[in-house]
Amino acid sequence: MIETIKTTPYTDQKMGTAGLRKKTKIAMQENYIENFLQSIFNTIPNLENKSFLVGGDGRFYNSVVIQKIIKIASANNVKKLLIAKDGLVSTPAGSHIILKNHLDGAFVLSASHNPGGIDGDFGIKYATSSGGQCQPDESKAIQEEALKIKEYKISNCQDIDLSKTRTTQCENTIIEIIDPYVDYIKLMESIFDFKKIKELLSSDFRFVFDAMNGVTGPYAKKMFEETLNAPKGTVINATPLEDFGGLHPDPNLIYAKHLVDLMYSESAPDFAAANDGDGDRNMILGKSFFVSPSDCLAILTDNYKLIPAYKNGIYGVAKSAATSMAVKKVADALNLGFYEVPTGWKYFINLMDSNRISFCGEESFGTGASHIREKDGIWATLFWLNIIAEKRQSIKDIALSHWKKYGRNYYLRNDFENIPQNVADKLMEDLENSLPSLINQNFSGYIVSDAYPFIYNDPVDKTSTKNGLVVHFTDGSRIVYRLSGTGTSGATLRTYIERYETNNLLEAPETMLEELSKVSRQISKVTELTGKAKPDIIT
Ligand code: G16
Repeated sequence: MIETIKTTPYTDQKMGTAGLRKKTKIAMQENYIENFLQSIFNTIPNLENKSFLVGGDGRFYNSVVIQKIIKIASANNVKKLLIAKDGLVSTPAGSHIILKNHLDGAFVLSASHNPGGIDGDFGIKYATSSGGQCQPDESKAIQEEALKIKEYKISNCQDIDLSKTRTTQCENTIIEIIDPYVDYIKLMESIFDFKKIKELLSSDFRFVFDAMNGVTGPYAKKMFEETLNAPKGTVINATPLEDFGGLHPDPNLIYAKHLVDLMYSESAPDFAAANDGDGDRNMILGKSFFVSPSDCLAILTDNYKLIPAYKNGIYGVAKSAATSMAVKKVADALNLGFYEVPTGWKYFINLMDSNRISFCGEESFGTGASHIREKDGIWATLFWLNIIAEKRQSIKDIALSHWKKYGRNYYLRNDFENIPQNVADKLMEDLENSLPSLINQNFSGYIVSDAYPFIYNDPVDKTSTKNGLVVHFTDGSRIVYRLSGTGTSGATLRTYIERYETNNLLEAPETMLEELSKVSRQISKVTELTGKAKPDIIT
């Protein structure tokens, strides 16, 4: 039985950097999710031939929305849905499932690194057959549908039990409950030297993986403890919880403080990695040592020959404009192609599909490669383990020898949160207008050499995207400003600050960037406009 239900549009169904992200209570409003799903299906022709993956990071409201997707997709005559067992799939594993099974897309229910629970956030990442997030023109078409929606279709078939792998049906739609782990583990085994990593993890090397009560817990247990011989207990916060056990599942120095404290204590293990709610972001730590995401991309690239899948050569590398220039130094030295894209993993997809790049990364704790079309937290962890298994050096020594070879790009991100949207928009508009007048100005010894809005011209489909404002200084330092596209309350101004050094390699970024941080506030006038004398978060 299929019903057609009358509805009225919500005006806020606009996707951000990666999917639709809202306060859970907003997503729980009557017909909110139904409208959004129907709007997506309205943009896809020939649904009777289309197959999608459905799953999520285990957060609150996922199990309800999975059943809604089954019923709405079936009412729209979708050919087949692959549903992850227990409704759990990580964003990277989801990308692999799309590509391996030639699916037409995926609904991964996650607000990523944002907190969960009824008072937290809910989200839908909508991926296409590319294996990655839908492109801006596709999200625009969906938003236009959402603004004019009048009705949606829904089947009243029974709720489907997701606890066992099997095949069933709702209307004409085939529903296959799949194991979300096995293919992903095989994929990782085809890239890395599992034998060497197993030897390392069977030795006295001590490793902690923090899944932050997100979806990577079961992946990491199967990967590290069951396949690679790491001792039981290596994976902590390993059970996906609807509210992440109260954690803010964002693997950075602030929200994974418990792990940082452990790694800076006397009893620190040799190596730690943390992943976010849906397993695409990662943080890497050594004993009393933090690897910034920008450095992570540069160091992995410099060591690609140690990895079986890459040892015969890689294509180029790419980073978002806001990410530090560290990887460019490596690309230049190794004669690899180098690309700079707007923030958002979707902008790497064309570069991967056209074999222009193999590796890419972002300052927002994302690193990955062309094995899939999303960033991949477990991949990054295995890459480090493989490097350590080969080099038998500490994380700090690996980073230090990298900086000795290439210099160090000291880097910090300052976030000013919860700014009223109109204030944030005005700040960015005024700042953009002031860019030409900044050139040649001297700010406490930092002289502006160039200042411009970042515009990306995609070499494949020729689309242009504007994202962020860039200020360069004569000594090679840079500041990038942009508004976050993943928040759910107010606007967040992100200020990315970078300074290149070849001598003082082991200083604290806060010290090295203190003056430039002040300059960044002076240029943006953030204090005058928001009353905030300091950033809310520094990472
Ligand atoms: C998402 C995108 C990333 C992007 C990040 C930026 O991450 O997938 O590619 O770097 O947003 O966030 P913001 O716009 O807030 O700076 P995730 O992990 O939330 O999916």
